[in-house]
Amino acid sequence: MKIDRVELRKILLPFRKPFETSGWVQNGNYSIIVKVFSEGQIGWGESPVNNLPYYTEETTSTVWNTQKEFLVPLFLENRISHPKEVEKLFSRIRLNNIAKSGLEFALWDLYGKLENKSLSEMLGGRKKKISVGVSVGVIDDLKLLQSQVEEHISQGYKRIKIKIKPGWDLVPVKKIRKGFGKVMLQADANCAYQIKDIKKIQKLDEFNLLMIEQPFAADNLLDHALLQKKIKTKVCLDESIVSLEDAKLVKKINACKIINVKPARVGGLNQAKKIHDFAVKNKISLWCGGMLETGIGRAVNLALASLPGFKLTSDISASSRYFIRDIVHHPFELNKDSTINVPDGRGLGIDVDEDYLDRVTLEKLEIK
Ligand code: OSB
Ligand code: MG
Repeated sequence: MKIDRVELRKILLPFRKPFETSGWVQNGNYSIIVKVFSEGQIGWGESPVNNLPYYTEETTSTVWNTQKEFLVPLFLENRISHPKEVEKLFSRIRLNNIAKSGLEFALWDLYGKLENKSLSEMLGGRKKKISVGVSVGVIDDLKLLQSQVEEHISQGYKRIKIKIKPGWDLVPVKKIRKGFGKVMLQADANCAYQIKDIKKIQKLDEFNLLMIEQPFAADNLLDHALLQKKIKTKVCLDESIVSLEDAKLVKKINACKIINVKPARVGGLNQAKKIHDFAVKNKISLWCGGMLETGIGRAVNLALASLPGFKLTSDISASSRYFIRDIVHHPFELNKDSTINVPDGRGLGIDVDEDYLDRVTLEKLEIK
């Protein structure tokens, strides 16, 4: 494939309601949307990034600059015959995983269209629909939290994840356990705890959580290993895993039993697939997380989650969970059995609503 030109867009796609975690509040999707042009065909990708560097170190501006100055020129100067080659092409540039991923996704979309194959098919996916749950932000009013969870359950979600932080953990978990006894429940701390909080975390054991996600800092693998020895609840890592090498290390030191894979966080689908294959061999459980993606990123996540190793319920909710209107036609909807269908069209299998995309675009740049 000879890439003729690349178009980058900064967007702001507003949320219905702000989304709050232990460390930040987000009121919309601030992704970079990528469009690549080649041989009369186009490919779409999304670098799902926030405007603030609180989840990862990347921001909308760093992604924009890294793509513009370093990654897009590599795309334009080199002939790429398969999207698997993108990882190697970008490998001299350290980290900047979210920036790399949006371009890689766009190339998978383009390649799938040229080859007449869906992304799921190209990756070796088997499932046609994915079990999904919903991530509920910190809502530090018990009644509001309860009504929000109730609403999601009535929409058909069978698994709830709540965000927790020191001072907002046992109380909300207990409340939801009492109110919705049978629901599959898990908690995500987004790095908010420290090893001194271990007694508090142990108390969560009695609530039969599916897992506790990322209690400690991203680089604090040793304390996660210590914690996993001292609690029954399974530890899941999110922020800590940005590459296959990280997955190997956490396996070696038993820092977790579960990995939340997000293709953008690990730099693209190729790396995500390697983590998948390693986890299957080494009996680490997997699920696909989310980063509040538009329909473009959601399509990527669904295709990845269709691989056989993704056995736990994923954080891929319907577009309407976050957005009043998505930037794709036929936004993703929830089936009655708490699943979402894997797109089966060519490439990502989505149809971008370019008129609406134009309306939510803050800045656009074409690079030839
Ligand atoms: O920690 O999983 C996380 C959203 C943005 C960044 C990090 C996280 C999240 C979520 C929501 O929990 C996932 C989603 O629904 O896309
Ligand atoms: Mg998380």
